[in-house]
Amino acid sequence: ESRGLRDTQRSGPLYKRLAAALTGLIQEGLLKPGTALPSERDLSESLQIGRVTVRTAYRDLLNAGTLESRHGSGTFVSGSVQRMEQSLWRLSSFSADMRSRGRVPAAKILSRTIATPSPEEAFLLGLGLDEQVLRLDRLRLADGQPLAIERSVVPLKFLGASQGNEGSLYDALAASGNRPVRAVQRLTAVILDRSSAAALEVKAGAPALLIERVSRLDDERPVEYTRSHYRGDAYDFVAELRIGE
Ligand code: 16G
Repeated sequence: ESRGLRDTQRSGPLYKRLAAALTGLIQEGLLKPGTALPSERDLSESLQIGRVTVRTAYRDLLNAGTLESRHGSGTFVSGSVQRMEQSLWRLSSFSADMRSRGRVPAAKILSRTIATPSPEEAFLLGLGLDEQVLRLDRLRLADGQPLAIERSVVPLKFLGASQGNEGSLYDALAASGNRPVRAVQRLTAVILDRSSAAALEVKAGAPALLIERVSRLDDERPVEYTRSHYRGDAYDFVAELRIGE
C-alpha cells in the first residue's frame, strides 16, 4: 500500500501527493466507501512522514467530501457510490428507474440542438435526411451524484410542446402519445475519455458501459437513438437466463 501511495504523484507538496494518492485508491475501488482510514499517527509512522502532512491531506479530503469523520471513531471513505442492479429486460427511463429506487433523478443539459440527422442517425431512426431531430447531451444524476452521460437523438415530430426541454425525455414522449414500448440495446465496455470522466467525477481512464439503444413506438417506428455512458462503478446489469434449445 505504501508503495502505491508514494508512486502515484511525484511532484508538489507532500500532503497534496498523499491526498491525490488516497483519492486514486478510492477511485480505483481499492479503498471502498465506508472503509476506515488509519489514524494520523499510524499513517505518519507507516509512511515515515510528518503527522501534520497526514492531517493536512485528510483535512483537504474531508473538505472535498471524499472522506468523512465520525465522532470518536475516526476517518472514513465517504459512502458515496451506491452500486445498483439494473434489469437487462425491462424497458425503463433513467428518471423512472431512479424514482423506483427512491432516489431523485436529474438531468443537466450539456448541449441541445435541433438539426437534420447524420446519415447514421437517419438510417437508425428511419428518417429522411431533411427531417429534423433533437440532439440532446445530458449528464444524468441521482441525488446529485453523476451516474451517466448520454446523447439522445429523437425525431422532433415525436416531441410535444416541451420539445424535451425539461426533465424526463420518456415522460415528454409519453405526454405527446409517443411512448417507447420496445428497444434493442447493445452494451460495450469502454474507457472514459478525459472530459466524460471529469463530468462523471471519476478518474480519466475509468471503465464505463457504453449502452446504445434504439427504442420504438407501438407501430414499430424508431423514436429514440441514445448512446449512454454508464459509470462502471455504479451499475451491475442483471439478466435471468434459461437453458437454450
Ligand atoms: C435511460 C436510457 C436512455 C433513455 C433515458 C431516458 C439506458 C441505458 N438508457 O438512460 O436510452 O433515453 O433513460 O431517460 O437505460 P429520461 O426519461 O429520464 O430522460
